[in-house]
Amino acid sequence: MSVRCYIGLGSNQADPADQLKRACTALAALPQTQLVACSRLYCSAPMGPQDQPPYINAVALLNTQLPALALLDALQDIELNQGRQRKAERWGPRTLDLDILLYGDQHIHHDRLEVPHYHMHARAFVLYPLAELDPELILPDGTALQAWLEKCPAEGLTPLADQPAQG
Ligand code: A4P
Ligand code: MG
Repeated sequence: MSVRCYIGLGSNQADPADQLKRACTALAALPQTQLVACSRLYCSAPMGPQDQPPYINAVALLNTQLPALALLDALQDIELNQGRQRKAERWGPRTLDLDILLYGDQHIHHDRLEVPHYHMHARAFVLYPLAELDPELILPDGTALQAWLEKCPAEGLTPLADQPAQG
């Protein structure tokens, strides 16, 4: 059985727009998985440490038969393939960050995986691309995505003309 799964993509190093396009191509090639759609790319100032370049973000929708932890492993492989180095600094610069935002309507509490992704409800660079894919989305706790959007101004979030690769 396939699960509808939303992935947050982010990059602020080594040609971020290209990193996201390559990541979409890699998502489309995952086993037992279809890339259904990918949002436009959005640019925003860094959240967290300010002495780093702006970020490019997007959200992708997958239909996948991979269990959640297998999907996480696959996403971390894609991050590593694209030069991701894990450093101690929280919210520091990265070539590619792939987060599981939603995995169907499941709540997952595991040492390695927290779903829905923590703080996603307050991040414009997650919510606006997500709304582009499904404006009527209802979150696993029953909240409408639109209710979160109303509390999260899009200030400083700029959609780019550039389109990521589609499956
Ligand atoms: N992990 C737990 N839950 C999840 C999940 N739902 N999806 C664990 C993916 N991974 C999850 O992740 C650390 C560990 O989180 C993983 O090993 C996994 O087991 P990481 O990618 O190594 O660390 P991180 O991404 O640096 O940490 P964190 O706190 O998740 O960072 P964020 O929240 O992703 O923030 N500013 C803008 N404008 N745009 C951005 O995208 N991103 C960040 C990073 C900072 N500032 C930003 C942006
Ligand atoms: Mg991450």
